[in-house]
Amino acid sequence: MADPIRVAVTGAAGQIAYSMLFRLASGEIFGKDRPVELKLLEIPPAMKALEGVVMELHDCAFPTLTNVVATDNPEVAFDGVNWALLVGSRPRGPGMERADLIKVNGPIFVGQGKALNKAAKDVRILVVGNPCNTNCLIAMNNSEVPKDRFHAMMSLDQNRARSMLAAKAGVTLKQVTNVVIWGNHSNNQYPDFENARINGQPVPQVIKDQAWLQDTFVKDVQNRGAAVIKARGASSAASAANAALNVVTNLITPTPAGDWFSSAICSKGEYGVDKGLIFGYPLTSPGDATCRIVEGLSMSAWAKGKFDNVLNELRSERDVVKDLLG
Ligand code: NAX
Repeated sequence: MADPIRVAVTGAAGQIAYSMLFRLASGEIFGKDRPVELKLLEIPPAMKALEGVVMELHDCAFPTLTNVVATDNPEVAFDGVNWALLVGSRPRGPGMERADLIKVNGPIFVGQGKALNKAAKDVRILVVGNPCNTNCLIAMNNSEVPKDRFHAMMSLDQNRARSMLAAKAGVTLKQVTNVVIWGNHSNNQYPDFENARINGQPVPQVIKDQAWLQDTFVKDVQNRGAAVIKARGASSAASAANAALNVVTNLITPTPAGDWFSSAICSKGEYGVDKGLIFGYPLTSPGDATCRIVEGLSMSAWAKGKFDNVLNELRSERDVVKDLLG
């Protein structure tokens, strides 16, 4: 058997992790011949619950799962890992504004950014815990890990957008490609239907209902998380776990020719975004865990307004955490 792939998951006793760990352990993501070692991080009050999750992992008797470590120490969790999926963070409490949430979660990602220095040289990091773009910005700025290894999750928004476009056009999901979510995983994100395609055609040539695209579609994607909470009484979990695993798969599989996927990475100034912001872009990967931004996409003046709006939101989040950026 090949060398094991080591994967850290934080917030490992939480609901997203519960939909993620078994799929990671089963061989579904890294292949049936690749042993997997899981390194699970929690905070002390959740260690008992984590013990139960570990028992269940063992009770699945996955041949690919060769080791499980459960810890409340980030340095232990990240030691030697090839992937770090940072799911854990404090949830938003009653009456808490987004800026308050950013402030309470910031220090977690300072510590985890430093602890990531223990990871393997090839580590890739995906931040899921909200506000994920700014948490990722904090971790990246407090770590010696190269900046191009950090991602914040936009793939759930991409999946939501794709699914809504397929339903509206009455086509299968495979026929909907080239979906990018620009900017921030927030309700100011801009799901780009102008550059998305259905059967290779720009979406507005297939869905000829501009009012639906500009209003209903954009707002429904932006507010889908809140709609799930309203219906389910709890935030998206299985779909969020699935989306996180999609990011891993998107990076370790060559992107189909002509298509792209969405993830937020450190800007080098592409599309006029400030250098260093963690911004949702269209990406391609050759399948070796590296990725490249697709440049040169055009936008209408209306779309540019949406783009600038979410860019400004990320700039103001960065201002809130400026003291934590090392
Ligand atoms: P849960 O509350 O079920 O689980 C979170 C877990 O994180 C808890 O077990 C908690 O003990 C643990 N935790 C807290 N601080 C920690 C720390 N410093 N180190 C390690 N573990 C820590 O939440 P869940 O539903 O699993 O959601 C997790 C995060 O994902 C939340 O921040 C949530 O807002 C975020 N989401 C992000 C999405 C995205 O698209 N980026 C979508 C889904 C989800 O809302």
